[in-house]
Amino acid sequence: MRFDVFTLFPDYFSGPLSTSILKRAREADLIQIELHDIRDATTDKWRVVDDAPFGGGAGMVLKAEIVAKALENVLNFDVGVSAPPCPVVYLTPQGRTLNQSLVEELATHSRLALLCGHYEGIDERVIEAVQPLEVSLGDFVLTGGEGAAAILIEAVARFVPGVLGNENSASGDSFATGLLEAPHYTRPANWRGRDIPEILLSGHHANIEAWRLEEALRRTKKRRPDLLGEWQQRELSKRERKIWDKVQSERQPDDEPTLDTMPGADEPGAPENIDEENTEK
Ligand code: 6GU
Repeated sequence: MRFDVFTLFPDYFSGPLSTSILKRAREADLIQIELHDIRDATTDKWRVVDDAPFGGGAGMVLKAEIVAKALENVLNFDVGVSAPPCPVVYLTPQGRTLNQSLVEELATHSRLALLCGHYEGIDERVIEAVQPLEVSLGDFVLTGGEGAAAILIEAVARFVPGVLGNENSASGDSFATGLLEAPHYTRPANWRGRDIPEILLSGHHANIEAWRLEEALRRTKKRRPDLLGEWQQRELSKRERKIWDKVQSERQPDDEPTLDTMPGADEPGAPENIDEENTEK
């Protein structure tokens, strides 16, 4: 699978795309990532890519012609005339929120172009002409689309055959099952006085799987109850139904830490304070 990334800051990607699993996947030629500097599409002496917004206001706007030329030069099509050879994804907070089902859909393509916005955004007319798929990571604001593009590549590349060492790794994920994952443990079995759940030492595979499902359901109910509706609408096996009923009937212990009561929650920079002090818009 090939990714063509259009960015003003190609250097941003050198770390994340050359580390760990993505590094190995690129070396094995399972994925190809080409970085294209949008500034290379300029023709003027000063290599100007942006200008002030019509109507006034803060920040700068990427010029439509520069973005169009950058895409056309690499993807060999004419914006507004012919279709690009692959989907074009524009990373923007105005986009559709990325989730695992969109990741899997994107992974069905053999090539993706990723357009990273910056400053206040891109002149809307080139967006209208290209009609990219606009994708956001969620309801917060980054300084540019680069971080989002790196994250999208990482999420999508995991579905390219061979990228994950173990071919099962993507199917047991959180969100592949529609639930959060059960907790994991490794040696030693007792760490600073804390034992692991005894069942994990039993060697009884079916019981361990049942325990994992129960823990996954319990966690999901506690942390992400919004995910449960869809999960229990699937055909449940008898075994799943029984575990579901058990977890459903439990009262939530109310002494578990939440995001607000965690150690550090009231320190400067903790989520509560960011809203008031550190967010620009
Ligand atoms: Cl895709 N871009 C920017 N600039 N900020 C974001 C985002 C994207 N997703 C969440 N915040």
